[in-house]
Amino acid sequence: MRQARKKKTQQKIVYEPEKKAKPAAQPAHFAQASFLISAPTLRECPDDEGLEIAFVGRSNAGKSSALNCLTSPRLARTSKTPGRTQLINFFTLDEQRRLVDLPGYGYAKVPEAMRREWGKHLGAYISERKCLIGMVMLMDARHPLTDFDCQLLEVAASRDLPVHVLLTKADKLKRGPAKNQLLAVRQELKEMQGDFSVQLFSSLKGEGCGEAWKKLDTWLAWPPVKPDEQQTADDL
Ligand SMILES: Nc1nc2c(ncn2[C@@H]2O[C@H](COP(=O)(O)OP(=O)(O)O)[C@@H](O)[C@H]2O)c(=O)[nH]1
Ligand SMILES: [Mg+2]
Repeated sequence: MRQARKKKTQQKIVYEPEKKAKPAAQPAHFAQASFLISAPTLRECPDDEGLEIAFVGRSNAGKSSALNCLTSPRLARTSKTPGRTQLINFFTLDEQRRLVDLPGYGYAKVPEAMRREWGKHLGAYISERKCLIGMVMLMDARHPLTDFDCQLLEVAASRDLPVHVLLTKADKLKRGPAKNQLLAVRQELKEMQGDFSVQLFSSLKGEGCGEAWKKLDTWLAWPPVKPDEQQTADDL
């Protein structure tokens, strides 16, 4: 007798996509950014009044990309050739508040004399600018805390300037290693003297903007982004 083949009842597997936090909406005041001026030295900077937040980082760390991700319209030029931007670029958010793109450092192909010159302007800006209320320091998540990063952190600490570190290009690391790197850098910053914080960031994926806006808003004394709009490092 032919045995009737039992039809296997196939269990339907339903994949539930992981619930992701809604990307934070760009606060209106970051959507009104506009280019103000480029200054080759501290003397040519706008008047030292109002509030300024400076973006610093090793050349190619992703500073221009992060600025473009956080503000609109797109302001900063990104480059595949590092070491191009030698000027201090000022962008206004409103009459009183500015974001400042400082020259990238650490690019090996830049002649030594020129590097020293940049270092001088950078150091002068960070240590002398009175309206500077905070610094965003960008580090490639795979190569954080270079010697020069640490020197600048010391300069910031010496004048009680808070620094928020963005570990950029986090999309290039898997979730686990990215989180470990975040914890390791957080620990190292804790061991230094200063008001330092750190988060993961990816301009490519637009991740980490909510957390960064919240920090900038606190410094700029604007109402912070609502917590439910905030994307955290856990979303990466
Ligand atoms: N995968 C990835 N690449 C990035 C990210 N941010 C910047 N880059 C790339 O890194 C290079 C340098 O970026 P840029 O913003 O010009 O760096 P800057 O020299 O620090 O201003 C460019 O080729 C960018 O496309 C990111 O979040 N993820
Ligand atoms: Mg740049």
